[in-house]
Amino acid sequence: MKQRLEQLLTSAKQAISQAETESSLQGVRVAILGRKGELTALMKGMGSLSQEERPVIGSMVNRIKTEFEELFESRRVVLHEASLSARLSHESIDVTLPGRRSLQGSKHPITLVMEDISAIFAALGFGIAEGPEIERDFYNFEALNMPKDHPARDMQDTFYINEDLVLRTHTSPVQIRTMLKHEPPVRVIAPGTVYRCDSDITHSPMFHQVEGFLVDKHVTFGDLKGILTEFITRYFGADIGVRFRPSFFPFTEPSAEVDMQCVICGGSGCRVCKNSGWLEILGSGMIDPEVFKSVGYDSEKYSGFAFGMGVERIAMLKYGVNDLRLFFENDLRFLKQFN
Ligand code: 2U9
Repeated sequence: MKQRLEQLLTSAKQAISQAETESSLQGVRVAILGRKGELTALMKGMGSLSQEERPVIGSMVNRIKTEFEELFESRRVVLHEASLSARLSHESIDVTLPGRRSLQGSKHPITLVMEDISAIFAALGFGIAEGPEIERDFYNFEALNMPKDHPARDMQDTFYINEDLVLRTHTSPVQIRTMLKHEPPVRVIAPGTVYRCDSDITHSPMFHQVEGFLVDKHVTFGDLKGILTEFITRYFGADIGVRFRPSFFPFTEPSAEVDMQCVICGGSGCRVCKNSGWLEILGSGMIDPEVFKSVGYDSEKYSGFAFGMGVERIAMLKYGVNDLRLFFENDLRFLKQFN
């Protein structure tokens, strides 16, 4: 037994010193001290020893076990430090490398155009109002002279959430909310996102509008023409031609569509203006007395005008963008040009 123990210690010492990794060292430990290990097996066999032999062998087993544990631990520390320093030398940081540049974002062109439009109207004395994108039927349609079953509702393909809630089809409900809160005189613009169930190469189901209105005593169609001409010339250039054409909207009477001279060909005719020399950029009109009735304004005392424009269209004309989809694809090569 003594001899077997001495042999075991010798072979264990060799196996420990030959172990090259922590996991192979652990394997050596299991082979000796594990449940089925060699030393464990020897200890189990001690029952068959004589009473004189048992304490002698017992203390020898304990000595060998302690020695083995010490050898194991010191080899484990050596292997652990070696693997740590190998890993650290591999992961070393080169402090002389240049820092990583952080990417700087910029405003989306539609945001920029909405801000530029808003700044012009702000300079003309208009406040800026916002409202919810999920709207009650009353604010989106009813108060704008579009009762249920009114044919005008067909003009706008609506996303209904339920019978009473819609994704707003225009920012006009913001103006209804403003009128319900404030007595004239008021002049406000409402920039924002709107939704229509319409999607093709020239229509997006989500797009942006800037609408506006002005109500006071003695407001005339001349005021409408003056303010809108001023806006167009400030945004597109002082010498651009502007014209007003009769039109129809349920919330304005009379109504007019506003054209400006084609910014691409200067009015001589091209593909963009379909050879007419003119581009439609705004809708407008004198606010219908029915709208005044729904917000409690006295149409005998007050009059006003309103207008609306699609921001994507304005942006396309301002920057010569020929494909609406570019605004929604978020291709950085496109967006960076507006930095
Ligand atoms: C109130 C009363 C009247 C807003 C108006 C238009 C004419 C118009 C279109 C332009 C392009 C919508 O994005 S577009 O398709 N808008 O033509 N909008 S008058 O009239 C109002 C608004 C609010 C209380």
